[in-house]
Amino acid sequence: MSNITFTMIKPDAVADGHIGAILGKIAEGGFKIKALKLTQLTVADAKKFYEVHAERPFYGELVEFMSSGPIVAAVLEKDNAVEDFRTLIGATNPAEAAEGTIRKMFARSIGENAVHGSDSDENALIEARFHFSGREIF
Ligand code: RTP
Ligand code: MG
Repeated sequence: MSNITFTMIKPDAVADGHIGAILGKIAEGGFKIKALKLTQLTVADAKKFYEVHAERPFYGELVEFMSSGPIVAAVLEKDNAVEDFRTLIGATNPAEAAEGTIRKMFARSIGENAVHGSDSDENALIEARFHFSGREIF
């Protein structure tokens, strides 16, 4: 698989009722859905998914938040998917995110920031396989 990225609609945005609006922005942005599900991370899942941030001061808070409620996990396809998706979602801190971006529109705060987007092609594949079996990716 090339040209794919992985995203999660995070617990804040699911709880705030933004699943439909965010999937709409993703479709408008030209991304095709290759895999999609409503699920919830265990604490152990969240620790493993965010392992690279283990030494960061916000790691504990991040793990607690990401396992606190249901999320939507998805694999998306588009040319230049990783970079274009990060443009569509905007800066990590919604206060710094550009107008019209998903985080500007729907995030609560820098920690509870509505969506995840993979940061490289390599991580997109790792993250997609973390959440989905081969049969679930189309
Ligand atoms: P993501 O991985 O979720 O797409 O976000 P990102 O690349 O923009 O940000 P990253 O540096 O990878 O951080 C991962 C997530 O950790 C939370 N965070 N909290 N309180 C804080 O200062 C802080 N900084 C980061 C956010 O949920 C961020 O998306
Ligand atoms: Mg990141």
